[in-house]
Amino acid sequence: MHATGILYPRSSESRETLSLDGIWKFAIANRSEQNKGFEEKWYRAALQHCAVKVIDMPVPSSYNDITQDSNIRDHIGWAWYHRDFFVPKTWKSQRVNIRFGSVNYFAIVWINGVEVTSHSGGYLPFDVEVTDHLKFGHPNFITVAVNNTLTPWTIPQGKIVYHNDSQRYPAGYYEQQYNFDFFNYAGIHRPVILVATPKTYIDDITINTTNLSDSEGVLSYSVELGGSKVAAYSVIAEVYDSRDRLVAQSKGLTGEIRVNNPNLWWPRGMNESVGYLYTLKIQLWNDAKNVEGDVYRLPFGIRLIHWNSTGVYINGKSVYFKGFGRHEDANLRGRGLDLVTLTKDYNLMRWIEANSFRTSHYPYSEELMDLADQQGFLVIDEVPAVGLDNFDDDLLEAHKQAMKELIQRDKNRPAVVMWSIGNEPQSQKQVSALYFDTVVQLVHQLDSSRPVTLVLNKASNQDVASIFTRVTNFTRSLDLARPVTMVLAQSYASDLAAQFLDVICINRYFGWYSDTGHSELITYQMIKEVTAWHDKHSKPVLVTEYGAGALAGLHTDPPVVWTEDYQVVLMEQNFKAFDQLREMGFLIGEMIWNFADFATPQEYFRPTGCMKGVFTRDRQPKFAAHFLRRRYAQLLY
Ligand code: GCB
Repeated sequence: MHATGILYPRSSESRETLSLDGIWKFAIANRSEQNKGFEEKWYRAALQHCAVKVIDMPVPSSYNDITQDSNIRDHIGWAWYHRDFFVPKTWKSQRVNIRFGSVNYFAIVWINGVEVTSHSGGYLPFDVEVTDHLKFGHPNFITVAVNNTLTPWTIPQGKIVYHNDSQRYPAGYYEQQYNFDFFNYAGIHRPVILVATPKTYIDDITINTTNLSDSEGVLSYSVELGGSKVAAYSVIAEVYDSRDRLVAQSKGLTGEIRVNNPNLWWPRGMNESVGYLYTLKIQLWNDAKNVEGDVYRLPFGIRLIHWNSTGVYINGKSVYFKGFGRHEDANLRGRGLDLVTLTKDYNLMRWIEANSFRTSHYPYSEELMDLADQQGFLVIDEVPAVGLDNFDDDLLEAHKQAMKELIQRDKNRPAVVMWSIGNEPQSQKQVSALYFDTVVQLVHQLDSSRPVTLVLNKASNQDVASIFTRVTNFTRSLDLARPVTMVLAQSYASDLAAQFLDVICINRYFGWYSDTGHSELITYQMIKEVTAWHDKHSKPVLVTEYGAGALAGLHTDPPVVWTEDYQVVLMEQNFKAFDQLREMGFLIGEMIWNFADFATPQEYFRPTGCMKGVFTRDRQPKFAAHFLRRRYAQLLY
């Protein structure tokens, strides 16, 4: 676990990076022999020399869809990776770190047979110094053991079920169950990079806009150093504009920087200038020796966020989020970093004139986040706390740790305008109130400059009674002769978490999961729903999910569920609600579920995946994409 900084690896005059991405050797540990790799010490030598079947595996990638073997696709437990690499002789006087962009879920890392670190949590980076374990000017090897098991104490939660009824299962089998619908892809998902820095090094940088006037942007910055000779160095902070002209500077570990006539960072569509980035160059200087030390360049934007009971504002202007819930999900590589899909997705989001997305339901790659900063997309940045349903101290600790790591990683990003502490928890449970109060307090304490949200699917209190009354009256109006009853579903129980949030995000599938096929009810129900949340809590409301599954190419008229036609009708009815709600003044955005179809576990009601994408999994438009484009093009802030 890293103590403080987790700066993205960037080369500079003092820093070198070496990518370990490529084809690694790979093996899974059979379910019946989960500990074999540890007992036989597979980390002591090349995997190909151990008593296990070894195959080639690309890094970064999920391992699940690479082979023809369903045991690998559906594997639960330990998987092993290995590769050789060479460390240049010239690095001998440096400090060397190894950094993983993400490994899902739990990872143990050995260098040349010695354990150097471990990390829990699938979607965030971790690093460790390995200088003393490397052979400079010689071959080295690295082994990584990865375990994808989710338990009630991991973020997200899951449980392993052993089906052992001998009447039905002669051999028995294990199943990983979880409270979310995206496939639990596993493996080394993001780049693995060696970073060489001077022995006294820049460990962390924080930069914030604290004030804006017409002619000036006021920034506060702070720098953390690492290494044993920190006292010998002073810090120079310089700000460069996008044409690399020095525009402001300061000295010291912390300080204030004033930029005259700043180019503000604006999201798409709000200003002619979009996504303007400056560079903060931090330079260490050894005064006694009069030589320069470590140098790091951090891109950042100058912008201020504030919020109140009806809106969220960037640089004083209110924002309307028009965007998507998404996934990092692509054919073959699963959840592995895929620059092709990533770039295509931005092209599609610009084509459709979206301005925002939520990193549902986990932090996305830093490579992806960089483009959001550059292209001016607003990001709701979410931790992998999806579908939490029991709340104890161990889970709380894991959740807090994920929040800390996320904020540590993304705190300097102008695109990140809201933290999401989770998606669809069982927030009607009494214990969840204290739990979420604690998480929100932590986030506010770590970063007071951004609003905090949690994506809810329970009812607001007022709702329960009004929904029941409405539905009962409606049913009676159709048929007075028969009594009315209702099977109570948990989702109608009342939420207890919204009271702690700055912004309320809700997911609602009217006409899909409720009143399936009844698109005529959607507008009415959505207006009621959003209004009830705002009336109760006096906070801005954002609809983070609505949508319908559609199989590309399937059409009917009249429209029925699963057709492209019904997907569009459902959207149209939601749009009518959104338009009316916008006029009421507290709806701050709409994000359709989902940007693209994505893989799910095998389920009889999902044909290989969740089909709610407006694009197919291979990023071709459904009719819905054209329809959405027309709306997003018209929607102004
Ligand atoms: C939801 C979840 C999302 C699912 C979606 C669905 O409410 O937040 O992860 O994919 O519903 O399609 O069921």
